[in-house]
Amino acid sequence: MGANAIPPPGTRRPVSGLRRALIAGTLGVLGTITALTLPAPSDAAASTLGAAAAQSGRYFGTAINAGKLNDSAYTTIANREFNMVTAENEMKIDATEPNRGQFNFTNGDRVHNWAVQNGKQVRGHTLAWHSQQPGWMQSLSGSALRQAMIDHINGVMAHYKGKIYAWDVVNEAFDDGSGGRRDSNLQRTGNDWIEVAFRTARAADPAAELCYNDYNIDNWTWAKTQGVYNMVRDFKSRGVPIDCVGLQAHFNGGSPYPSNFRTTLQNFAALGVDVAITELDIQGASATTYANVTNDCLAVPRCVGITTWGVRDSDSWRSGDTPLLFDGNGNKKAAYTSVLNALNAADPNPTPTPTPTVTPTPTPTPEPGACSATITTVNSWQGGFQSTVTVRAGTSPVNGWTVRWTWPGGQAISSLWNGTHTVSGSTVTVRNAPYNGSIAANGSATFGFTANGAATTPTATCASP
Ligand code: 9MR
Repeated sequence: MGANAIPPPGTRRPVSGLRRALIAGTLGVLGTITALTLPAPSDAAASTLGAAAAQSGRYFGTAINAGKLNDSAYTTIANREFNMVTAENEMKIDATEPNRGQFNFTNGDRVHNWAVQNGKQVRGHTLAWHSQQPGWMQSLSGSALRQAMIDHINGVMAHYKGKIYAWDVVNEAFDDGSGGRRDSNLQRTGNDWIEVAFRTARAADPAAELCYNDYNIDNWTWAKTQGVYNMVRDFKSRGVPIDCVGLQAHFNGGSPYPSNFRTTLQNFAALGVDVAITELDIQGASATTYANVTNDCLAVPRCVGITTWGVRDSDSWRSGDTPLLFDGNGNKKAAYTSVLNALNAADPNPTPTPTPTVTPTPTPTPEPGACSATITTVNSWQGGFQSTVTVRAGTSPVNGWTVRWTWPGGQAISSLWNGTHTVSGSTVTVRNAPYNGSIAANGSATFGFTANGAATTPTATCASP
């Protein structure tokens, strides 16, 4: 199976199908080369980003711009280093359907053909977005726009059916500040537009992974991250077909790399989706920050790969930030070496993540006027786990609550949301956040946490003042 082969449905999810395909492709290429040169020891460090990522079953990709495919300095680096390709602009709505019902795949195909001819897979970007809409779509609204969105998804996905590893079905649909949806003509067709897009996409190409893609969803504490997380959780609970979340990861002064990025990746993955870093660039290209991002992905089994948003600094949409791994002359930067070293240091045989064990404790019967708390472990991995806690009011409303439990064996909170916590010895005390202290009679609030240590589901008490 070549590196560009799409694993058949069924092996495609979970990610091991892709990983097997990429590893097989890489081994195939290496086998050819080593037959002509010296046999390399099996644990030799890989010398390109794509081959290094493939050692742990991941990919390393880049955005490709069709207008640069005749720049040999550009294609030499891109071909050598990367094994996944995203069309930077050529598969967007304005490019692929410039007039209603008239599709144009000239430039999308140039990028796709270049990728496939060079043994790479392709991420499709993007089918439904408020931006880069052609004029005719910008002027539509209501049911006409909804139908146009559906027709667009069907038209583009039919053309590339079976040829795209993952589609960014919906791009950037959340508001930067509030954590709610971004206002747009698509949003005004009704809140269900995103799930309609995903259901349409699944039917159009069942072999493609379907992703929600956004920026500023890297910091776990940001409202936008929580908004997207809640949507994905809702989709998974209702069977809306979604397979992955793409974190664009454009890092700069206003939106810096957050120290909880790994927590964010873990928490999305714990919902049962792949995660991917889809448009990485870092203002100034700190080697340390690039290594941190790489190690965060490597630490999360369902982080399937990393894509940088361009090849050389001069190719970047933010070229003044010099945010990429190659300088304008095509030289490898310090960040390149730090990423390559991190990929080469990854454990090629990671311990499989145990199947999440959901062990809810029995729901205590609430006392009138009081509250109760139930901890549920929703995911676990080597050395850590994630739980959600439901706080229930009794037959009277609750105004402020305090939940407490004691760890049995040295566990420690690494991140907690929708509450504030204090720790005293092995006892954890969680108080409501400013916005979720009031619970109606018989109602509930939730908070969640990730913790280090062996997964456990202790009994919690709840008190309300
Ligand atoms: O890099 C792309 C640039 O060439 C385009 O002019 C721009 C137009 O919106 O889109 C850029 O790519 C964006 C991507 O499609 C979605 N996430 C943000 C990226 C950077 O703006």
